[in-house]
Amino acid sequence: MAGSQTLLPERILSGDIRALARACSLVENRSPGSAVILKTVFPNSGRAFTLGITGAPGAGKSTLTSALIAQLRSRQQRVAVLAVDPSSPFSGGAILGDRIRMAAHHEDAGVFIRSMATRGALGGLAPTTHDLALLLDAAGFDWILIETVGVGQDEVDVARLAQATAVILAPGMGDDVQAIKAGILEIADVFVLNKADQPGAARLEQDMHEWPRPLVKTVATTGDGLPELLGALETIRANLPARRTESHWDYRLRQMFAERVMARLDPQQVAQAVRRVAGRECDPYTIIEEWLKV
Ligand SMILES: Nc1nc2c(ncn2[C@@H]2O[C@H](COP(=O)(O)OP(=O)(O)OP(=O)(O)O)[C@@H](O)[C@H]2O)c(=O)[nH]1
Ligand SMILES: [Mg+2]
Repeated sequence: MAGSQTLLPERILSGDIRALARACSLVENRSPGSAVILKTVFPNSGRAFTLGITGAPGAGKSTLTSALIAQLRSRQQRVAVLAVDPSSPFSGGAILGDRIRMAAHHEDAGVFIRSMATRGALGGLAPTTHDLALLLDAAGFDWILIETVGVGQDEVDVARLAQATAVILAPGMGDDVQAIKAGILEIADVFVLNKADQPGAARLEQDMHEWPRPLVKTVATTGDGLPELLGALETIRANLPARRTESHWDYRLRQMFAERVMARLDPQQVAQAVRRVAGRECDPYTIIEEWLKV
């Protein structure tokens, strides 16, 4: 098995989808060998455009992702999708629905779809999502779409991971713009007012006027507005500031470092320290100094 794994990077870079799927599993499970794969493919990454797609449950993210795939494929772009499961690993419903909806693209070698069930320990996206996106980038996909539901910490995380973030809004999900979760508007590079065929769309559009970001109206179920959305995304892609990449790596290097340091902690040692600090036997500052010495 070790032998076949050493060949994985080469096979991924040559466009072998089965090798890519296998590498995704290794990376997702943090299996031995995944670090070597990531190191080897890294020089080939940095070319894809990574787009976060977030918004309230039911806003139409998956339908829109599927419609966007169709648009991109008609322009011969290769597309990878990372769908981050909004619910618990075992609920399955949402992912199953997405699989059925995405089935139209499954026969197409220019489309790669991966559903992730893992969650970060502190809520939000699992750190492995970053590594998976890097793998897909290195594998030569032109676009990487990361769909995640705008709950908890997810949308903030996806904005850090992606080069641009599309926030999907839909009418009928609350009375007005005040009902939209605080924080989700700030991370948008573009707003997609989906379900533009539904009552309340005009009012929502009016409410959004004050936000200094482009807004595109879509009907994901019919594909209406998708060429306009792609146009807006192309404009964002063409004008990406170089510092966006740097701030991404600034965040990511710190996150990777923290993750590695945390992994060294022995849970029993932590439990003991917790008891000592809670019982006022030892101060937490000394504990941290001791931990940093090992
Ligand atoms: N009328 C109308 N219905 C839409 C539109 N886009 C999506 N829908 C419907 O809205 C429902 C939810 O769409 P999804 O694509 O599953 O929404 P989602 O944001 O991915 O949902 P979660 O992943 O569960 O958060 C489905 O029944 C879609 O068919 C649209 O533009 N107009
Ligand atoms: Mg969905």
